[in-house]
Amino acid sequence: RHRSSVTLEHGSKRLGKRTDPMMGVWRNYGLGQFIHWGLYAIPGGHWDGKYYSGAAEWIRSWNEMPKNAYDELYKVFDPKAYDPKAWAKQAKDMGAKYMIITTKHHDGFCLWPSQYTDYSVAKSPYNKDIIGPMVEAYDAEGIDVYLYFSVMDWNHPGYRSKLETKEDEEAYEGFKEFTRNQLLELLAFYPSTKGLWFDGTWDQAWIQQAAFADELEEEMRSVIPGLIIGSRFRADENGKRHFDTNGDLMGDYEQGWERKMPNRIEDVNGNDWDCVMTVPENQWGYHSDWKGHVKSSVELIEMMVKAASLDGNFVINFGPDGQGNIRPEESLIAKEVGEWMESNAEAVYDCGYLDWEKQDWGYYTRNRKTGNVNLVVFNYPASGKLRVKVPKGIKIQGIDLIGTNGGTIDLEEIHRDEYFLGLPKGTDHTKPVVLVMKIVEGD
Ligand code: JFZ
Repeated sequence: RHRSSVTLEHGSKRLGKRTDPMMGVWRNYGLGQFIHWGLYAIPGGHWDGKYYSGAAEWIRSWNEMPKNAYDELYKVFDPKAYDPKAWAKQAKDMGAKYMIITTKHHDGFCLWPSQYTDYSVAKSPYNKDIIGPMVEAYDAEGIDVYLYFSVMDWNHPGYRSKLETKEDEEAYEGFKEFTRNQLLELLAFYPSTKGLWFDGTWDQAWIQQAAFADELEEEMRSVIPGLIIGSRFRADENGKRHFDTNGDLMGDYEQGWERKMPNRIEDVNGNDWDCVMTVPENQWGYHSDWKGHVKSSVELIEMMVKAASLDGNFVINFGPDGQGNIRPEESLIAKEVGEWMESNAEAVYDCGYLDWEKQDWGYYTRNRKTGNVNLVVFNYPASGKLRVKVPKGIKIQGIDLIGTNGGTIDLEEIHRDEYFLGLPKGTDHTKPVVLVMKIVEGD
C-alpha cells in the first residue's frame, strides 16, 4: 500500500490483479458481446410520432413519453422472433468468448420471472423466461455468460435516488432487501453465471450503502466461487466509486471504460479492464432510427485490437428489436468481425500488452500462450514497409503474414535492433493485416 493510505472497512479487497484460473479465463477473452434488451425495444426510440434523440433504453425518462404509457409496455412484450440459439450461434461466429445480458435495466423490467416483483416477463404475454434459454444457448456454444443488473430501478416503490426523509430511509431498506433477493435469485436460477456486470450504482442513496453492498458482494461471491464483479458495484465508506479512498481498484476489473478507451498502458494502472462499445454513437437498446456516425466493422476491430494491446477486453453491444430480431447492421458487423477473427484471432485471444516502442502502423499484441508477437496493421504504409524496433536482446526468429499464400517478408536490419519489414507486393490491406513474429529473448 501507499505510505499515505488509510484503513478502510469497505475499500478494495486486494492489491493487484486476481491470479486465479477463472480470472485468467476472463483476461484472455479478447472479445465479448453485450446485449441490451427490454421493454424499451418496443418503442425503439419513438413515441407518438416523435423522435427521441437520447439512448433508446432511457426513453422512459423523456418528457414526451408519459410514464404510464411506458409502464404498460409489458402488456405487449411478446417477442415472437426470439431465438436464443440463433443469437448464440451468431455471437460464436463473430468470435465472442463472453456475453453480457441486461437481466434488468433502469426501468426495472425483469427478463427473468422474478418472484420478488410482478414487473417481469411472467406478466407479459410472452410469459416465459428469457434468461434461462439464453444462458443455456450461450453455454452450449462455449460462450461465458455475465448478467448485467441495474441497481437503479424506476419501478420499485422503495427505490430512491436520495434519502431525504425518515420515510425515504424506511422505503429504501425495503429496496435493499429486494435488490439482495433478486441478485441471489439470479445466481440460484442461473448457476453457470460467470459474473455480474453492475450499472445504475451512481445514486447518492446507493453510494451511502457501503457496508450493505460490501456484505452483499461477499455473499454473492460465496454463492458462485470465482464470480467476477467489476468496479461498478459498490462505493467505499467515503463514497468513492471504482477506486477507493486510497486510489485502489474496487472489484475485479475496472469498469469505467464505457464508450471510451485508454490510450496508453499507464492509463490502466496495472488493472484488468473491459471496454463496452455501442455501434452508433450512443445507443444501447434498440433504436429504429440510428442517426449520426455508425461504426464499421474495421473501426470496431481496431478498438478490439487496441484493447488487447493494453490488456483489456472489448465488448460490442447489440440491441435486438421488440420482436427479438437482431438488426441487419449488427448482423453485418457480427459477420465481418467474425470473418476477420477466423484467420486473425490469434492476435486477440490470450493476448496482452507488449512493451515495445509503438509504431504508427498499428498495434503490437503479445500472445500469452505462445509468446508470439503480433503486428496488427491498421495504417498500411505507402512504402509497404513496417518499422519495428525491438528491445535489446530480442532476436526475430521468423515472421508469418496471416492469410497469405506464400508471399515472403523481406526483413532488413537498418541498424541494431531496428528493422524494416517489407510486405509482399499485392498484400490485401483492405482489412487489417496481421503478422505473427516468433522471437527469442536473451543475448
Ligand atoms: C449506463 C446506462 O445508463 C446505459 O443505458 C447503458 O446500459 C450503459 C452500458 O451503462 O450508462 C453509463 C454508465 C456509466 C457511464 C456512462 C454511461 N460512465 O461511467 O461514464
